[in-house]
Amino acid sequence: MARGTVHLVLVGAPYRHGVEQMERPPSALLYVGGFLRRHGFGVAVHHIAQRQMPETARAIATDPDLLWVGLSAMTGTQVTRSAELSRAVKALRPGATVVWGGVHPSLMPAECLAFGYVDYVVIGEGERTALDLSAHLAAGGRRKPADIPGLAYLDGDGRLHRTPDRPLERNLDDFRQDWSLVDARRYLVPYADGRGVYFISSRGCPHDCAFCYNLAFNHRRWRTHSVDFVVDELAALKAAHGIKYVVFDDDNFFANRSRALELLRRLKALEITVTWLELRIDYITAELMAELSGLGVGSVFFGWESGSDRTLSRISKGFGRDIIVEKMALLGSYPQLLVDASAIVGFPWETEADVSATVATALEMFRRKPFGVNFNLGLYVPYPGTPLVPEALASGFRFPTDPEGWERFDILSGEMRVPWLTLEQIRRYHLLDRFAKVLYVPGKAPLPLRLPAYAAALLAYARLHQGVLGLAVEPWLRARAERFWLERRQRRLAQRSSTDGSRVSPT
Ligand code: B12
Ligand code: SF4
Repeated sequence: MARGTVHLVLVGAPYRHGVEQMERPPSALLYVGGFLRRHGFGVAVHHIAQRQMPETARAIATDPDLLWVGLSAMTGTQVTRSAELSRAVKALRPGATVVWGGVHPSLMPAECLAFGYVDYVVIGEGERTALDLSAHLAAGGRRKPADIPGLAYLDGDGRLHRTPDRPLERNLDDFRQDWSLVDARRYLVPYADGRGVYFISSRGCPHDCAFCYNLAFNHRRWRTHSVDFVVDELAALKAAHGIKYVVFDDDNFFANRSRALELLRRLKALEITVTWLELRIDYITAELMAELSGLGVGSVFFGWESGSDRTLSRISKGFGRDIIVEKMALLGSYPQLLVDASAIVGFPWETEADVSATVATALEMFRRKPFGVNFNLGLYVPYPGTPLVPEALASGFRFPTDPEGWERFDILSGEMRVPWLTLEQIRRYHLLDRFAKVLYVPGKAPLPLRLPAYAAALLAYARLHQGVLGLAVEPWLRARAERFWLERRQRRLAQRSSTDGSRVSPT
């Protein structure tokens, strides 16, 4: 017998070219919801696009069984959307208990509670804390539960109260994404010649890059599902939905190389291929690449972060420029392999010389693997709880204080400002990124499309080399083509899910 219903909500984030990303399963909600359901609570998961917020708020507020409503947010627009939805639910049903969880509230609990319509923040891993809180509320608990670890709330006097941190789970197999909480077909992404799915096999990362949330959130502790568990889960998805591909959304899938390889081998035996993999560039070796290509991995992603050794050292990346160039040369000997390579420019201490070193390194990487590197040169933005925040604050940076401000805190919007960069510098860095993107030519595109793309890439190379970025026709054309492709893909997904009869359709 269910003891009330917990409604869990994730609003899709605008991603590349502002298109809302709805393909990835709401993993956090499937984990937390699955755990609650296993322990006898009713659970409804709402993974919605922004335009579905009013109807979702109504559905939640009018549920006679409502126990509490939980919202998940990473830093950025999801904070604004979660605030709007929380406000709407509270307006319709003032007594509703609103709980926030996820990376952002975990790292900024006081600020989220200060919005005025958040009753609790669940800090860190959510499953056990959500369960304890549900039991407390189901038992009619009006008092704030000071004995539940992993919570933050305001006490009667409006003072912040934070209970002791909940220890991180050692063995993730106690937790499971419950796919029956959603229409799983919605998340079967068309891939090469079959269907793929995004999956989480581990949490956290042993490294401590100074711009990353991991140190504060996962305390350098890397925890895993067992290989058997992951294989069984994916085998079940294959049996139910015929998946042929999987993309791991782990923070650091390759932290333990032998586990990662064993998993990939076992999946291959099941005819489930991992074609795209994220791994640190310094993990790459000739033997590993040989093994990965044998296993069907067709592209790899890594953050090389910078071409400036000074910056690489200040962000504690753990490798220098020489490693980037050396590993890139190695990747160059796999012509079929695609490389997604991400770097960051505009740290508070960076001079034009540092940025030039990054551009020069990108061009060097292009020479090692011509047309085969898909670059992303992002602008540095301080993220909550990260080790670089004090330096950013000392340089005049301030986090937004109201929910609307977080909508503008979106590095992908291209409108983010940091005080140590002039508008002119920001515009130029965005332009560097847009030109760098032209350097990549998707090998699978038809030849008549590829030929002009090669020409544009060579032109972009020359322009980046000379620093002549005026009249950015090539990047503009490139962005138009990408946006067209993305929107078409989203439309197809939406069409397919409405034909399949999903309850909530993606954008
Ligand atoms: C998939 C993904 C995305 C997806 C969307 C994901 C989503 N949830 O909406 C897309 C591709 C859109 C995306 C985009 C971006 N992302 Co992203 N993304 C991820 C990724 C790889 C997986 C998220 C996930 O499902 N994790 C698994 C779940 C189980 O973990 P979890 O969310 O932490 O949930 C647990 C707890 O937090 C808690 N919890 C979470 N929600 C809730 C809710 C309730 C009610 C409760 C009780 C508990 C709870 O319980 C869960 C289980 O224990 C993470 C890295 C990672 N491995 O986590 C980065 C990550 C979340 N992304 C990040 C960033 C920075 C971005 C971008 C800015 C990156 C960029 N430069 O492109 C953009 C921002 C987009 C925008 N416009 O705002 C950062 C977030 C940092 C921060 N301070 O929030 C992360 C952590 C990566 C990193 N290493 O820095 N991302
Ligand atoms: S940036 Fe990557 S390697 Fe560095 S701490 Fe974060 S997840 Fe780990």
